[in-house]
Amino acid sequence: MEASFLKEDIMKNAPALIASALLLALAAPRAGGVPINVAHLQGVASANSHYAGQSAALAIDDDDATYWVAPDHGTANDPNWLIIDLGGSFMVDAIDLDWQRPDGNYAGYTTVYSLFHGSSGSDWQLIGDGTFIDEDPARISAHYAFDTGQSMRYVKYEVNGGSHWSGIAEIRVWADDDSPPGPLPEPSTLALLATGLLGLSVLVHRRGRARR
Ligand SMILES: [Ca+2]
Repeated sequence: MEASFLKEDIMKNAPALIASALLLALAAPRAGGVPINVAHLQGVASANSHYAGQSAALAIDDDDATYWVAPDHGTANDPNWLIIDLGGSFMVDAIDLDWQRPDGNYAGYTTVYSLFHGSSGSDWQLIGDGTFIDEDPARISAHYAFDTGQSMRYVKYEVNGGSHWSGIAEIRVWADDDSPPGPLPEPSTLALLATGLLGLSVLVHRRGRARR
């Protein structure tokens, strides 16, 4: 008896419930334009070499206190490299490199680097290059921005010179959170959801009228 009453009540209010769900789905905040770190959230990092316990993954763990470190400084002819595969193409707004946190132990230690992006893993395009210098606050990080966005799947950080070993604390790759294959549904998915809910709403409404 009670279950039957509940069923009738649900059927009676189904159109309103579905309409509310539809409005909620359409009004859900699309955090488009909000940058997310796709290197950390989606990426897989690999490198040509590393010290034990200082693997490539530590360059994308969103922790400035952990490092990828390779055991030599690299040269132009034999660079050390770290490649991040984002798992798909993203429209990237900016990349931040955080090289070292000054600790007073290696003041003046340098690293010469180049930063690339690519879509296939072999079509590298230079983003920029420079030299990091330990204990120099202006030379321990770098910011590269793409005014209109830059499509990429791969990022390569290459060390081709310096005074000591190669490494980096963190590489952050910033993309809009609706940049494919981001975690939120695409507009086409939302449109399909809205179409489906509308169709269901009409069907339930018709069934409700037929029962009267
Ligand atoms: Ca780290």
